[in-house]
Amino acid sequence: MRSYLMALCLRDGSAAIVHLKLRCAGAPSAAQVAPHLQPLFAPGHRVIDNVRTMRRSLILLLALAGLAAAQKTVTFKEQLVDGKMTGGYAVIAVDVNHDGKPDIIGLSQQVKDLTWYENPSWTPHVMAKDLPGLVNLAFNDIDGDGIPEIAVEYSFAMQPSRSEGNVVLLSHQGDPTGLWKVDKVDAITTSHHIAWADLEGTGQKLLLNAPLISPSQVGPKYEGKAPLYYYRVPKDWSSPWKRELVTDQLGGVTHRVRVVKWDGDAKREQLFIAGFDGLSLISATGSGSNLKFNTKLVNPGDQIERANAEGTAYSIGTGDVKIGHLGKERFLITNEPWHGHEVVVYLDNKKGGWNRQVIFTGLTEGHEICIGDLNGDGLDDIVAGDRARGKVSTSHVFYASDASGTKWVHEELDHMGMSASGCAIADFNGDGRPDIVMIGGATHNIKVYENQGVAK
Ligand SMILES: [Ca+2]
Ligand SMILES: [Ca+2]
Ligand SMILES: [Ca+2]
Repeated sequence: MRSYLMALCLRDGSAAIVHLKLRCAGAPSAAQVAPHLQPLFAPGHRVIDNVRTMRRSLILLLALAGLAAAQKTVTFKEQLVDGKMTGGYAVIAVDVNHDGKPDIIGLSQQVKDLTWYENPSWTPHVMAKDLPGLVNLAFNDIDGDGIPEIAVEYSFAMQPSRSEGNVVLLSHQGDPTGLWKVDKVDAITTSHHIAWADLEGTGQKLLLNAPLISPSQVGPKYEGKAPLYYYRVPKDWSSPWKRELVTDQLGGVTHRVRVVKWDGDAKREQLFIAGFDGLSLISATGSGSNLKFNTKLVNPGDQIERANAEGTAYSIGTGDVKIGHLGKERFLITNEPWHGHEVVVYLDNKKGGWNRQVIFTGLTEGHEICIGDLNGDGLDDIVAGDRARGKVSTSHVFYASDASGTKWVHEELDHMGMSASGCAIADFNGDGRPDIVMIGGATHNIKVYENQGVAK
């Protein structure tokens, strides 16, 4: 689906700018365009019927459209999902009740209940109680019944001695609005990021668990290496889950494990690791007992050592990573360094490397970034939260101006209303436009930003 902006002369003498999404390769013909245009105009307004004129003009118009589209930013309408989410931390969008509408699950280290919010009323339903120190979650419909199972990490703390690092699997018990069954998976100190990935290319996802650090690593520099573990889902989810090692060589803090399709065979997924090493790619070969892992550094990111205000932690590398697309070209977006101030884009240099380009340095403390084509121009846009070291703050959107990835239009999102620690993008209202959900720390909230389309 491509997005076109067209300037048209109407028969009544007026002019119109029309935004169209069409499924066609290259510039659309007049015949392809015409049926989409007529219904858009009020009675008496007709598109010129000299389609030859229109066709001759089309190339110029599409060129102008590219220029105009560079300025196209989106209007958002806020929906308050939860205004009492003290210290909001992580959020995901997933259809919990199998009605075709993505719902929201949000969590906080300061709230012991895990709650999902039902789309579209955002009615809260508590899934599990008394899980202190909730920190991360990831979904996977293991049994294929349409309702996801949710892997959850809780009892997190930055200090291994204070963090049990529990990992559990939540499964519904017939009614997803009721309490869910909680099965223990593991307990590893500072368990912090969890993900599901098909690393073997079999269709069966493995559960990944990344502790923030190993027990021997201490602040402020967290020197040493941290592990990454995986588990195969046992037939009986309540039976023991066997912990297996992906690698024990992740330097410093490991912040995010992002599941990607990056290279290698078509079926297998890989992992991007965002942490003190920068940005690393973990790929698997073999399967079953012959499953082997290879870790490759993609880019070290920001390696300038900076102490935080309290002097309790240094910050280097990357904090999060996502893959975006500018048309057919893929690129990488990171937040740097860990808990850092920069939004960074990596562009393919076509020589096997990635050119690093800092597009924003105005975050106080970035924590998660999201990606999606918000304005429908075929170029992915970037959403960056700023949890701002516990202060009230603002979120940010960056619109790709063109396919080069070198020009971005910055807009604030929800000025001083969202200290986003986490975000997700999904089409919550089913209108085809990607919407944003964010969860705020100091603002204690979860909000959906409903994409109203390109601003008039
Ligand atoms: Ca739903
Ligand atoms: Ca876009
Ligand atoms: Ca939408």
